[in-house]
Amino acid sequence: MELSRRGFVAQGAAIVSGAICNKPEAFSKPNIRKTVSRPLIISTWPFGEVANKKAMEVINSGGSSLDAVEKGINVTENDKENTSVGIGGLPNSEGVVQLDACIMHGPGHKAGSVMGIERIRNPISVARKIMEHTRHVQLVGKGAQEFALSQGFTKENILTEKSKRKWLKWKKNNQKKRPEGSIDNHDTIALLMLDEGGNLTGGCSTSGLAFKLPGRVGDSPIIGSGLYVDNEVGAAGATGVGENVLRHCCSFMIVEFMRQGLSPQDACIKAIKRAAKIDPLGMDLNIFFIAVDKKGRYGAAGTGKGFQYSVTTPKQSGILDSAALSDIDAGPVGGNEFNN
Ligand code: SD4
Repeated sequence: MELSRRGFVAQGAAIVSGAICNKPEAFSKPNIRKTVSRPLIISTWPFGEVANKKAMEVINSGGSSLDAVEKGINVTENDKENTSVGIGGLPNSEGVVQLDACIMHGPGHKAGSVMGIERIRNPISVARKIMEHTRHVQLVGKGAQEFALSQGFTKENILTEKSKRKWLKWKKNNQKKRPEGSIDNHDTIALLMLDEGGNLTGGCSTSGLAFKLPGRVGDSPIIGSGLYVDNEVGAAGATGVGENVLRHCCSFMIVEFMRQGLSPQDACIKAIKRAAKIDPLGMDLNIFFIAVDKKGRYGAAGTGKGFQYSVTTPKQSGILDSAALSDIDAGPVGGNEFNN
């Protein structure tokens, strides 16, 4: 999904699937979130719904919550049509696809992260291997690739013809400019899960900003920025312009606000407001978040309209509009909730 800088506006709020519908009357009650049946899975963007469903399927067939988060995110990574995650992701300014991902598991406060890995289509799985089979949290670039190969991953060409064409076009039109990454391509998947036992797990995977400088790493694989899980409190994940999420440690901040008692949605809103207040970019930060707490409440918010997220429980699955800072400044907070 490609959206313009000013903010994800054009993607209609009308896209609704499954059993969840947008309910304007819920907008006047931003602090009231119902708890839902578990497992509860939420993820960024409408395309996250198939990942959620895969995660639910994995749980239903006896898999662990880590299996569910990993296999769910693998669905997005394996989708060649998605140009910002996994295979088919848009490359850097040199035409090389460099992928970032991280995973966190509440019990044991475990984390694994991989940055700038090339020719491996499933970085979330590599991140999990780092978490489970090394003493480290992060591996980067060549070392990460070598580790992945040692764990049985295979190298392949992950630059699809479609992405290559987009890169060539970008290159032709931007010959004189210093490459800094296009913010028109940001559809990272962050997926959070509250399992039946009440434990939280999350993952995040991306090819990062399109046409970024080689070696650029965004927020997505950085624990506390693109993702944070605290098993006592809740979890948060991000999408949008990574540099702006990174500078404010947003996912960590959101979890801390939930610790102070805010609902997930209010915690997202407060984090955005705090970042926007001190940042010269203000409302142009272009950052979007999802969050879930230990009680099963969930929510999302972003600097602009148009950000949607997917929610799946054993009873329902669908796509919801997030609260938008532009609405918040104008009046009551937007939001949606399940009815079960
Ligand atoms: C990044 N945050 O690398 C990622 C991009 C993104 O949805 O979110 N895309 O900056």
